[in-house]
Amino acid sequence: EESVAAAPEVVFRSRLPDIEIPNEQTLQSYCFAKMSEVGSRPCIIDGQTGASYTYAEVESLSRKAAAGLRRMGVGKGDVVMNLLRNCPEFAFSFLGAARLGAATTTANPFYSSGTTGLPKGVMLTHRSLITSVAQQVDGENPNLYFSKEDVLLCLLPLFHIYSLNSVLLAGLRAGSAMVIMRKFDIGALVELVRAHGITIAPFVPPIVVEIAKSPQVTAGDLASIRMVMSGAAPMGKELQDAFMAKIPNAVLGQGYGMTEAGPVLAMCLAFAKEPFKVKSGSCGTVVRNAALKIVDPDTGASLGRNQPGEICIRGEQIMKGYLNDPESTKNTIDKDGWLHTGDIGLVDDDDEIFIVDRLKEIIKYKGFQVAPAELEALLITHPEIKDAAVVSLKDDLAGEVPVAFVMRIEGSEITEDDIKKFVAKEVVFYKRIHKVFFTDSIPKNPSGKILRKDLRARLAAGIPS
Ligand code: 4UV
Repeated sequence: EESVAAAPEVVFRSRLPDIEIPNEQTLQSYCFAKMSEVGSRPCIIDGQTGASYTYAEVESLSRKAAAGLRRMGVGKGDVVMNLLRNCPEFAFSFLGAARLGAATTTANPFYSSGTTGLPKGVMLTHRSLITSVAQQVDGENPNLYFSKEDVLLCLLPLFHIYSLNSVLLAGLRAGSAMVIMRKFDIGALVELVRAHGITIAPFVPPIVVEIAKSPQVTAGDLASIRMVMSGAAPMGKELQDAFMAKIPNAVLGQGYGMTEAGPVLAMCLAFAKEPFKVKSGSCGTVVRNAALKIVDPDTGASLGRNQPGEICIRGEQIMKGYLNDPESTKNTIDKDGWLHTGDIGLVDDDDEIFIVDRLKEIIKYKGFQVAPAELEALLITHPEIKDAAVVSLKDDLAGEVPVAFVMRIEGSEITEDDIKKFVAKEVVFYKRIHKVFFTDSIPKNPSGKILRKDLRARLAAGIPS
């Protein structure tokens, strides 16, 4: 213990200098700060209907949404649930609630699942969101350069923090136009890119895979795109290289986020106004005005370059804590203010971060979170299931899929298909079980915790049952 405490802490920072971040104001005033310059410019375009709203209109509609919410009795400290797919109204409602000092939570399909157990509420404040957006798009040389001329594709769901923060809020702050797309479809995507001259495309790896493989999409179709961002799940070097061959004019890089971290921890420096050279497969460099360290998960010692360990981040952007859950908060943000991500990664000689593994239990299906404990709790409600464990299985398209190990009660003849259907009936599409392996026992440690590593090892060795 003592020698660990005595070891010098290795802290990694951005290559960009820190900036002044105006986070002592409300989120909506920060996002609309450049209204005098952008008031009459396009802000939100509904890709489905073609309806277009200027910055002044979006600001005014969010005031109206605030007034409407107030009439319904919503005020400071209240929580508004946005049960919406991508649509302009999502933005009006979110900004309207922020104006009232009310919080927004997103639902259907979810907000955040924690590292263990059931979904948790992550409290992101005006200060944290302003800080995160500023770390990306503010400064003389923004890490993520969006300009007033840019047209952003808002295809990723706004109920997920990636799209809410790095598309909607970052786009508003930069004065860019945003084209809202409801559902992914490769033909519709190509059409929208052509119709609106989309310049920035924030994606997740499965979409990158689909475009890279699609004979329907040619380089000419996507010629207006100058920047493609991937995040929320790993994108390896091979995929990144294959995609770049398809869109030679665009810069492709990654952002690394986690809801609890505000959400952006790292961003590709090739996205900067004055870009840096970066490597394929890296998830970026720590954002400015923040500190990142890599710690040995066993000893807590801080590690140097090129040594994998748990990624920890500190800065004003991170969450205030989990809602009504001081215990989990304490387990995630330590007494020195470091947020422990549960991701294993390293920082290389050029300050680029590579994620190599995940310590936490969460499964990421196409970037969506699936909490194994939630599915296990559901599985054992089935009268013929004695015990169950859920782990991730690698998948070419989705990245990972949830699969279940199931112990049937004696005499049960319930099938894999029955179980899959039972779960599918209860959960959103990305939480469906993709495979069921019947087993005689679920490996657990003496305190009853499922040994998921053992199960994943069984899968990797090809001897699941
Ligand atoms: O909580 P969450 O679902 O949050 C996210 C947020 C992703 C963002 C946010 C803003 C961006 O600008 C952006 O580019 C991406 O995914 O899940 C957090 C976990 O997802 C994994 C990692 O395990 C996080 O702890 N993850 C997120 N990004 C990456 C990733 C990545 N680039 N590479 C590998 N894993």
